[in-house]
Amino acid sequence: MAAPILVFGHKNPDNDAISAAVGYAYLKNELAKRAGSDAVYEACRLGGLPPETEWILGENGIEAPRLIESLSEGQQVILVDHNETLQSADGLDAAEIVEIVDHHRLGGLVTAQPLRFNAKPVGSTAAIVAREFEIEGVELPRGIAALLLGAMLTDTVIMKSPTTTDFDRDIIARTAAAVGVDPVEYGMSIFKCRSNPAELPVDKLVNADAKEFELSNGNKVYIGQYETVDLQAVLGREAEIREAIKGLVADKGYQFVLFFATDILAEGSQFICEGDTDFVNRAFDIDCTGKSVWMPGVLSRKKQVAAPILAL
Ligand SMILES: [Mn+2]
Repeated sequence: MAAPILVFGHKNPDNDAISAAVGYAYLKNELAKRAGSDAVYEACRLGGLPPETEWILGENGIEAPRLIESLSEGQQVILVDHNETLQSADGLDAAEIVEIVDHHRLGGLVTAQPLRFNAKPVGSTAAIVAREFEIEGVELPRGIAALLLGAMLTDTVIMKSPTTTDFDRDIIARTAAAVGVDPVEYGMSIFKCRSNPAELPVDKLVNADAKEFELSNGNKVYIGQYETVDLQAVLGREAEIREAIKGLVADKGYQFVLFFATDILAEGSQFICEGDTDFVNRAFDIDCTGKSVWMPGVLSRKKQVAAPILAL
């Protein structure tokens, strides 16, 4: 049997990174069977399972994807939900990227071989994957449908994020109907099953959904987001969070670390920043030096937080 082609999302995986990998590996295996090919696709992950992903996988009897840390030379891979080396598996440079399925900006990746690149400026990678099932005419099993629906709802903050498009709303409606749930109720139940932010170890809170980016000056920054239905429980730990992100600035040499807690009910985010806070102050015309700042309407890292920072 051929060596499996590995399908995985970004480091510090969120629900979309894992669900899109599981869904896309399933689709590719079905398409290979249909074509009489002996290609095998295996979903993997580059980090721990988010609590909501663990819950949805368990509810639907789907095995968690295998944890991998690095790639061997020549390994064939499909990247989902990312396209930046900094956010991908170690050893990617010597691997062969056969496909990318993503909804992020382009981050400078160079490949040796031609590849299929399925990118859309939509709310989640899971939505692109669910649409591929329709395009290919492959039946979506209920469990995979529930998994993809969950990721469409977490990535779009239950369709409130400005990244949400008509493409997302349409596919969410069709997928929710197939699963037999109301999308908004299902989304709320997923956000509520996340661990209590008052009890989470501070490094988990800060790193749960964090990404490295490189500024045009070559310096690296780290931007972490924590979406919650209990903002006060997060803000009660501001001093601890500040110490943790100060530590990251010192240990990893980041120009700054920006952590923001997103209140999905109030629809805004509280910024907590350490390091070169002036840079962040300029990007958003705020003063977050030594104090946290409420940013009404800010729900999306890629569109409302990373984009203005990377544009400076
Ligand atoms: Mn995503």
